[in-house]
Amino acid sequence: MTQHKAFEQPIYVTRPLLPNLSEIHVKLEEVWQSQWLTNIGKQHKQLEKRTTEVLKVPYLSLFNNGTIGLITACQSLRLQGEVITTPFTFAATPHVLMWNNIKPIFCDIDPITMNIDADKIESMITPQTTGILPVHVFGTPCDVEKIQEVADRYGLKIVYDAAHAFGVEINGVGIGNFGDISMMSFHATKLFHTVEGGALTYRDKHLKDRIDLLKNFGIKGQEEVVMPGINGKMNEIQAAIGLVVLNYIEEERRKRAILIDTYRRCLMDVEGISFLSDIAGVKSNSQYFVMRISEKIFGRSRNYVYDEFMKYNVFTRKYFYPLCSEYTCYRHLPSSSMVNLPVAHKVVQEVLSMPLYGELTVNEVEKICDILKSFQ
Ligand code: T4K
Repeated sequence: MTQHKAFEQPIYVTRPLLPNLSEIHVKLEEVWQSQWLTNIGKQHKQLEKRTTEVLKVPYLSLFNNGTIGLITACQSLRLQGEVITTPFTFAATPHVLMWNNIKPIFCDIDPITMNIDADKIESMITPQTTGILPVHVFGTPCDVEKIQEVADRYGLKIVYDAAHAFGVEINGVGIGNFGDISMMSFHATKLFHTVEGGALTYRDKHLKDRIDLLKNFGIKGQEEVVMPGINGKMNEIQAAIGLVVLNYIEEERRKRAILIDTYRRCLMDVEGISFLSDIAGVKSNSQYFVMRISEKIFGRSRNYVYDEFMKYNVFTRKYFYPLCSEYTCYRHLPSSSMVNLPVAHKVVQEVLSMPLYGELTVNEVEKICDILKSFQ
């Protein structure tokens, strides 16, 4: 067995896209000159326009983070009662339901895409169900057609958690066009970021007024407040940074795509390691590289690999372990039972998110793969 040396510097699962500081400085000068720091200023308006174009959606509202955006999406559609979602996601997904006094109902996931299993949604519907909250996990699109078909049949709303899916397209259609509303996260760890931030995208123009009011306390004019809104506004500094970052995302995406190809090339013959291939008609955003480790075939468990990598200064992540249905706040729910979620329970023991960001080199990825092979 070859003995590899640990990386001198830690290799994290991701690093934020950081444009040249001088460019940010120029943008901040503009903000300083304007003396306008928040409350829907010039930078906000520009970023809203540009992201609407980039995402190929009819309407978009910026937010100070994705979670507040998702809470607002549920409010804007007046969701209540029960909403069907996936247990294989970040904590924010079920939490936004609770913040709307809605009971999350966990549905099992597809064994390949790891997204909500569209064929199982129908069996989770009760008279209390008002909506579906699927997640395009790791940027892989859900079965949007089947989900829409179920929603139409039962008169349910669909809010997509598209936190990972900035720039993803299905047959040239921006991912933010599906369902009633989609939420994208602009967190520092995402391909496109505004440090913290997010957006809602939708096709219904009537939603624009409602969402924009809801994100600004429901304030219509200086003397009129028309609904119980929240403070979801993206500030001018966030928007200014976003306008600069936006210029770099295509380059970042290209670099990441090369690294993903490298992972695939180095790992394709390793028995017990699997990963998703490109999907026909889908433009990927190369947001994550997630592999699955079959302990039986690879000979080592995902947890073993995760622990061993740390000795080499490689910090992978077990996204999304544990399942949300295992959190203390949700494990009591009937839909959280293991018999309801057999696929999710298997998948969550196998997944490992590998380091992926534009600054990473092909050599580093090759070395990471060699280290992985040495664990066998
Ligand atoms: N829905 C889904 C499906 C989501 O995944 C998320 C967020 C949301 C909703 C909510 O959207 P936001 O409200 O966040 O807009 C990170 C992100 O904080 C979170 O936004 C993201 N999902 C989640 C998948 O990943 P953590 O707890 O893993 O972050 P953290 O601090 O451990 O960072 C991960 C790695 O990134 C670090 O090991 C190093 C690197 N890093 C991180 C930060 C913050 C940097 O190099 N620099 C940085 O500034 O949640």
